[in-house]
Amino acid sequence: MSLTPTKADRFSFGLWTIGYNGSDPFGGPTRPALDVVHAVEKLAELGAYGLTFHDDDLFAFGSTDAERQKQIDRLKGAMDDTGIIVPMVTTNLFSAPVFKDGGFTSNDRQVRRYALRKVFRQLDLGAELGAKTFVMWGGREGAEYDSAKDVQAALERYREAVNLLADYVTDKGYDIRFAIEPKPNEPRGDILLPTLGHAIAFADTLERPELFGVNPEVGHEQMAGLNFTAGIAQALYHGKLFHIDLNGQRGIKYDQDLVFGHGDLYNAFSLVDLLEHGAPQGGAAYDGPRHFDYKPSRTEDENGIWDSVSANMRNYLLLKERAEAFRADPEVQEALSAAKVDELSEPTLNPGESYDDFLADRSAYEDFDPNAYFGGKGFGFVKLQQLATEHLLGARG
Ligand code: ASC
Ligand code: MN
Ligand code: MN
Ligand code: MN
Repeated sequence: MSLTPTKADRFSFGLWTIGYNGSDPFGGPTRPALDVVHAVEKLAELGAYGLTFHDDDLFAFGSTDAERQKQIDRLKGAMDDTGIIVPMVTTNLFSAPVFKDGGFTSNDRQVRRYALRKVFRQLDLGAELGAKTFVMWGGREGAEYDSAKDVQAALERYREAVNLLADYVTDKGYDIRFAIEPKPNEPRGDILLPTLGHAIAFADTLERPELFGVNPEVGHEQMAGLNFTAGIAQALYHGKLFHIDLNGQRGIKYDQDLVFGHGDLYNAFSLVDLLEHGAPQGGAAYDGPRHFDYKPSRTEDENGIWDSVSANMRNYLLLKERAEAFRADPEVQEALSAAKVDELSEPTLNPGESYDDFLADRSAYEDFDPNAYFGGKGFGFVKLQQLATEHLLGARG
């Protein structure tokens, strides 16, 4: 297996990721601005296939129509020259001061109307550039204080907004689906739709639920102490994994946005295994871009940006190779089967068995001795995890 990324791997990067200038709440920029044409050329050279962006990443908030168009034309020229595509776009409804209490769910109605218009404009641009996914990260859609936000009203306004967007893309004939990106907190004290479970439940209540899925980010679920791989499995199970943001996070703390693989490495391993191989028993698999949403640390210079771009892709490919070796190892297959991992895919009832039949089956209850059943024998999950560890560390195959 090759560890050199190619366009066939479908790696994409946000312009705001490589363009991150190092600003944080405690200090200003440590790097100069990155030009979009240079960014596209470098991404192509390093083996990525796609660039994604918020409107404000490409043309600064408040740009004139002419300034905006100039940047769009420069991006299109770079795309033509390199073959880089734009698989996803998104709108910045969080940086400008006007969005200090949110966009779709600001308590202020005029702000909500403005936010929607900003999104319509970016939808038109996304369609023009061939984007298939429109991500909605509602970073400011939340509150610090319970009394300051009527959460049910906010959800109703969120719903009103996204139903309208879905009508718009349908009427325009745009081939675009929406992916809601959950995050539990930061920059707000609490953010609406904080986990992928909240977002999936919400998506199913919309007027065109088929147009709405999720864009989970590794670190955002892990900030809530959740297992990202398990969440991705559930999103796949519901047919809602429209897009994914790969990065690294170490534990429940601020949003670290580390390079993919530089956080919880076990979870990154099981994630790549799931994304590449689907569920072992043939569950749904993911078929979209491998999108990195991380921040090159502010300690780095421009070379550090490109090193981190390569590190994201290389870590993904290394984990893919490790996952393939893990799956192909006969001892692993034996351990999986001893652990009955495959038995979970067998329906619990027999084919055609009614509950009357089931109640009549004495072997299920009356003649079953739960105390004697296992005879003290365990499942061997630890042995299986050690085999995974050995593959992850390169100690096997
Ligand atoms: C996004 C997205 C995020 C945020 C963040 C902005 O579109 O996926 O996680 O914006 O990266 O800093
Ligand atoms: Mn993040
Ligand atoms: Mn993200
Ligand atoms: Mn992010």
